[in-house]
Amino acid sequence: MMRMGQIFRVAATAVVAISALSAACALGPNLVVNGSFEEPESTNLWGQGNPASWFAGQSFAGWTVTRGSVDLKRSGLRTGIGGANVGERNAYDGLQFLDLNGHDPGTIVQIITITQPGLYRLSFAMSANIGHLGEVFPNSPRSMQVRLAQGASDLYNGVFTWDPAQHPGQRGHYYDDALFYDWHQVDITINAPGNYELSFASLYTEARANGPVIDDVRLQLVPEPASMLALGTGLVGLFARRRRARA
Ligand SMILES: [Ca+2]
Ligand SMILES: [Ca+2]
Repeated sequence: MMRMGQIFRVAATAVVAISALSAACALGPNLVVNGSFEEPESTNLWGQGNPASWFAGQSFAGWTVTRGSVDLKRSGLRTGIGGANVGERNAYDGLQFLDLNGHDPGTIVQIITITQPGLYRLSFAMSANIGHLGEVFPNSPRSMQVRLAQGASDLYNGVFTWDPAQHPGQRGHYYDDALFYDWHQVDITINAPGNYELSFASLYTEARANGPVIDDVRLQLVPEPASMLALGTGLVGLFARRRRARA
């Protein structure tokens, strides 16, 4: 049988382990403005310009369209014309998400100012627009290129694909809970303060207006080893105090 002191130590170790775990998960604030695409409020009247569709040269709430066009889609809005309806809960986060193919493949860019060098985690949710009722190339994978760059030099450059074979339940966006998302994350080391360009570019051309879908874009500082070291010091202190109390 464990004595009270042993029980305390086991309990204390468990508490510290949980603290260490949550500290490791506690990322810094999201540096991406409007990464959830909640602004501006979309009418779902795509094809009729702002605020539902945005074209190369235009900007909305943190983002600039640099190629083609993109569509903001708003869940639970069934007042649109024709195929402009979107069922409830189709956003990954909040109410809105972005189709990277507006009328044709689009690219969006955001300039992000980094003041503190370190390890950053870029993360986002990705799905696909397979049409109002799932009628637009529902079996075709949708791909996009994701970059974090400073001038001409890439800190990160990768291609992500949403594969319908992995999501047999995906339906058109008219239906409730119809979109199945993949969650992606990559860790990127940023060595110097400065302005960095984050971009998402559709690579999907089979159907012009139904591309990769993204939501909840995040760029967050990953806690440094130094903060874990500080926690370790606290752990030593905790045991030291307990030993003194028992003596
Ligand atoms: Ca959202
Ligand atoms: Ca579209």
